[in-house]
Amino acid sequence: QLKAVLFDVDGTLADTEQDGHRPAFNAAFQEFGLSWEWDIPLYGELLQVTGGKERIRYYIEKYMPEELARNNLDEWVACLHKTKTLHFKKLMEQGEIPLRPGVKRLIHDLRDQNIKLAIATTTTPENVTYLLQSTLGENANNLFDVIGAGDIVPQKKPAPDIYFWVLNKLNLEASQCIAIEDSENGLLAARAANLPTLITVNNYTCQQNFAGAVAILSDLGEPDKIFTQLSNNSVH
Ligand code: XBP
Ligand code: MG
Repeated sequence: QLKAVLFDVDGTLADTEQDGHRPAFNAAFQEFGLSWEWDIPLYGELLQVTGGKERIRYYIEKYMPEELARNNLDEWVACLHKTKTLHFKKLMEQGEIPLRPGVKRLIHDLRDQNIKLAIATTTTPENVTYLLQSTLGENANNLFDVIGAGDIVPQKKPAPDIYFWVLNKLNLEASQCIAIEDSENGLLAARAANLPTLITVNNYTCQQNFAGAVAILSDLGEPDKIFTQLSNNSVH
């Protein structure tokens, strides 16, 4: 029987990338007096690199190599990224990013069936809270039995570390659970942790390779479809 569903956050629970994280990065660049601007296509390329600090680092190496000479580059990137998180918080507080279709209902349906809920994401832990509170209310974090996010593991997705961390906290086997992801990097991470994985695509990820997924859906708006997949693909 299915015991837990492990949700990715960005792109899965909400379309946070294009109109949430991307403008937050740009606002931080501006605050730091940088003329960098991550437009929608460029951001699509940068999304191959998971983790905001890692993404900034990759951008510098590829497009702004002269910045590599900066003193204390790692600390500077960390500082820039903290500023980005503050801008992301502001955007979430303005409540401009809704949950994707079906997400709220699915969360409540799963809880009604006593299936545990968890989060496994590369984003910063505060960002998970900002998103959940702005969309599901003040106590939304309590809907989830385990929240795994950000730098608590050494390697971000596509490495499976965050999924192993969450499974360990849940005290469950991968075969008793299912992961829901939106991206190839997320699928690779979940599959490397042996999790059956359901994909819900978005504009940034619909062309990616999802070989090995149990199903690829356009969204989570049809609960019957999802529950069929969830019950077919877990150990009975
Ligand atoms: C998405 C990510 C994150 C966000 C930005 O994570 O890769 O890096 O783009 O958030 P997931 P941070 O799909 O696993 O939820 O700047 O806080 O890293
Ligand atoms: Mg994602």
